Amino acid sequence: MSDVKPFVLDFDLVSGFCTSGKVKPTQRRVSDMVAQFANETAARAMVEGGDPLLYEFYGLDLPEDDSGVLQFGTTILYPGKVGEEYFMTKGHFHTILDTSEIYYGLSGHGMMLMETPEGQVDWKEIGPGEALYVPGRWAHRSINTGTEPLVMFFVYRGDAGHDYGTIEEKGYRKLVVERDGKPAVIDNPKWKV
Ligand code: PAN
Ligand code: ZN
Repeated sequence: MSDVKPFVLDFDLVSGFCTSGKVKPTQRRVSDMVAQFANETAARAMVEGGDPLLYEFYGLDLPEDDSGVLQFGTTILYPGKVGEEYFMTKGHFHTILDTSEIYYGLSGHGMMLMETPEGQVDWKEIGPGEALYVPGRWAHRSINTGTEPLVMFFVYRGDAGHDYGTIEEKGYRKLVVERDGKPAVIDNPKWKV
């Protein structure tokens, strides 16, 4: 049992920004994820052209070894595309694989792309006022399919941990791309068994 004292934070319900000085956002740019985009040439050109910010997310300075803690924060995923693929988060499994997560859409529109180690795949749209349940065992990646920042609140068990390596090595089985002006989910040609 950790010694966390009661506290209150401000999260802006539209922008997702947290104004508390205690909370620092983690930012990821195209250069952090070049190999994860289907069109690496387009990704490299974007890096050279200014390396845009893909997303930022707020995590709290809470103990990461206590199953009684709930970690929470907001993810702000900006609109844009790398080639025909929408801006997306890295995506991950939780290290404690069977820990789940809840996302709540605050503003903007997007999708959560999910898959299990056994190869089940699923994707769900998310927008303002919609809660999305990501069950344990499902890797999750957020994708902004709209024209505004996609802002989501999230909460998960504090000791869940993040396994990024599996997705970095194998990729996702599916991609979300723009086709005829609309999002389409297609097989990832770079996916490795
Ligand atoms: C979220 C994610 C956040 C950023 O807090 O960590 O949206 O995505 P990546 O971690 O994939 O870069 C979450 O799912 N935590 O478990
Ligand atoms: Zn997660």
